[in-house]
Amino acid sequence: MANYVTEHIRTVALVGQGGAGKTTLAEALLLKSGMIKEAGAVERGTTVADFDPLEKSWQHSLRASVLHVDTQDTRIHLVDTPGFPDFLGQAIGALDAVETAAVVVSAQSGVEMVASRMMDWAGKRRLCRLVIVNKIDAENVDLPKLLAAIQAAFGRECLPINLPSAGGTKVVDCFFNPDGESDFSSVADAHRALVDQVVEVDEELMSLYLEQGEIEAGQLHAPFEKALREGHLVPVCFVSAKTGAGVAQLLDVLVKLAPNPTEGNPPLFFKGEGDTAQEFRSEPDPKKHVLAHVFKVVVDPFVGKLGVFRVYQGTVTKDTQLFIGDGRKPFKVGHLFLLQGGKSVEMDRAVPGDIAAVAKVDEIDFDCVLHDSHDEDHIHMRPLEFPVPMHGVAITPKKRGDEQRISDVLHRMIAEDPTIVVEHDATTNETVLRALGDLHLRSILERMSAQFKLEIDTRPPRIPYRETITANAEGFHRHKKQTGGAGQFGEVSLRVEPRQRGAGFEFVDATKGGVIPHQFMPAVQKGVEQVLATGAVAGFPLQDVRVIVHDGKHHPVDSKEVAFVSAGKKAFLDAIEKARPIVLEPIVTVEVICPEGNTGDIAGDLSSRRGQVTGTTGLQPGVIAISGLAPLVELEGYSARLKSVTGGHGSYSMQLSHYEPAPPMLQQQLATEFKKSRKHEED
Ligand SMILES: Nc1nc2c(ncn2[C@@H]2O[C@H](COP(=O)(O)OP(=O)(O)O)[C@@H](O)[C@H]2O)c(=O)[nH]1
Ligand SMILES: [Mg+2]
Repeated sequence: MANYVTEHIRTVALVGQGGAGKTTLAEALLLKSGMIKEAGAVERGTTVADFDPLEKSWQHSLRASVLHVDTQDTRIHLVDTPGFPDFLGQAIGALDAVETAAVVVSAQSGVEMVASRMMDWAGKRRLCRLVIVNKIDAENVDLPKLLAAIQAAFGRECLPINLPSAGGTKVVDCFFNPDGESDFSSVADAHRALVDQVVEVDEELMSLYLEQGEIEAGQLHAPFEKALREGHLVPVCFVSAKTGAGVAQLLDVLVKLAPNPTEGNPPLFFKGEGDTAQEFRSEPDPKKHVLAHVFKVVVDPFVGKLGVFRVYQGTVTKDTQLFIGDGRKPFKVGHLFLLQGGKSVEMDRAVPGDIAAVAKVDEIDFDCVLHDSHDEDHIHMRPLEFPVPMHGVAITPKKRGDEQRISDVLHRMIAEDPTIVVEHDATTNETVLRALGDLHLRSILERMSAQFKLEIDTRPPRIPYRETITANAEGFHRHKKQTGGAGQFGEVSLRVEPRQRGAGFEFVDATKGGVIPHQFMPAVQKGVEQVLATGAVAGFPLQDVRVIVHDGKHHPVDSKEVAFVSAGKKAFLDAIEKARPIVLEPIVTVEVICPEGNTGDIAGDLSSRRGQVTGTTGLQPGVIAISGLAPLVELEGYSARLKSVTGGHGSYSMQLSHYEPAPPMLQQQLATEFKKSRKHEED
């Protein structure tokens, strides 16, 4: 297989709303460049990118899919991503592997929520951005109006780099081409607008342009790259993935104008831990040490774990020994794979810019860094920020004895998808699965039944309240038992202090002179931690507390581990009771997409439920995105409410924002329920 040097590599993520045509476009790019002989279709489940059985049956991408196109002496690594808000985790991961984010917008549906989100994310990551208007063949599309909407939503720096002509059956270039005919604006005007924008990043070129009134295309390349890199220009391309119009021109844009891995803004790496970590930049030099980042993990029941990574520095071959993050033991690559959807071929080497995969390495985790320098420690990237999932179901196996298998399978799924969380509710002894939305949850459950043959019962879970304390307090307990022969003795004095929200739990041993022998301190801590899981006032996990054990007593014969576990636990409970404990409730960010006319109803509903609107964004004429904050408990049954308010034209997503003290009424109600349930248990 041919090897490509870094300058001849491009990396592109196809992002945007589900249904915009990303997967079909990937297929068209593969076809046009001769990588495949015939184009598959999403409807028939025959595309290269949607190869997973669940994707075929749902006819939608559910995971990021890695592909490559070899054309004009260039290798383009493409990452096709899912476009439903529920599956955004996969798309966000993909953005970390590429120089260019291509935001695909359907000419039929216009600018939608995921496209705006991705534009933002890509901007924050300082990626070069490209807007691709797809479906120009479709009926009743108004492209000039759409371009105006794109500029209104994403900024005036969005300028066509080619234009549809002959009724959307062809596309003409307006970057190299200073004139010609198109369906809407004149090619000359579009060309001029582009040049005007590009020269703004280069003063010398600007004065030359003002003098001569024209700049040669060759002279525009460097400033063009700069404008892209600085977000000063976002080229807009027109295509029809279905008819193939504009696909050759898009390939040209990617090869001739999209940045190669030496021209982009690579993400920063860090060395060292915590606040003292030093940032450094990778260099796209194939001769330096290897630095690569795993942006996707696939756990296949047959092939095992596949780690898909992007190389930033150095060269990986099958003989390379790679360390995983802080791991001390390197592994040998063995087989290095180039992916084409569900298929893979071996490649001899991966250089900066390449996207490749290794199989069967269990220690590889999502977001880890691979490197080959023995003397370097704690190399990492700033962790990707994923939305915290809040849509939950409590699950139990239909067949007894399946608990362990369920836990194994969920473990694998978490390895693949950072936006799945599995919690154990210690009070109800329930396993709770949380995902970003209904579709996301359903896809997980369906995968469990179809792929892993697990039958599961589901139920709405409890609201994940938390407990904390609001004052300092002292706690004491003496555990003493004398039963026949040997006794049990342990005594603990401790202090509790509230910590900042989100700071978590801290245990401090401040005893002196061995009043509690060293070997029993873990038992005290164990006792304290037993309370953390089940809480003290309402049966919810306790958080943001510091426990300082400062005194105690022991007995040379009767002191035992059990005695200190019990003393630790009861001393802690004693302290909490005096430390003004409260219940915290989860507050979520909701984002509602609905017809503009419903704005008042949605806002009114939110504010009547202790919520508030924090902002609105117009997406396209008549459609609005409303963001707001509300307590999770108030959003139970929200999908039905939204449906009735919007006549079925609204959708929403939510994620955790923060925890806040619950209102007094709710506090009381939860505490009463907890007391009752405890009483039941004791009866
Ligand atoms: N008319 C038309 N339909 C298209 C075009 N591209 C994709 N589609 C259709 O749009 C739907 C969604 O396409 P898909 O590639 O799955 O979109 P994705 O969710 O962005 O990956 C499918 O039914 C495609 O056949 C196009 O250029 N023109
Ligand atoms: Mg798709």
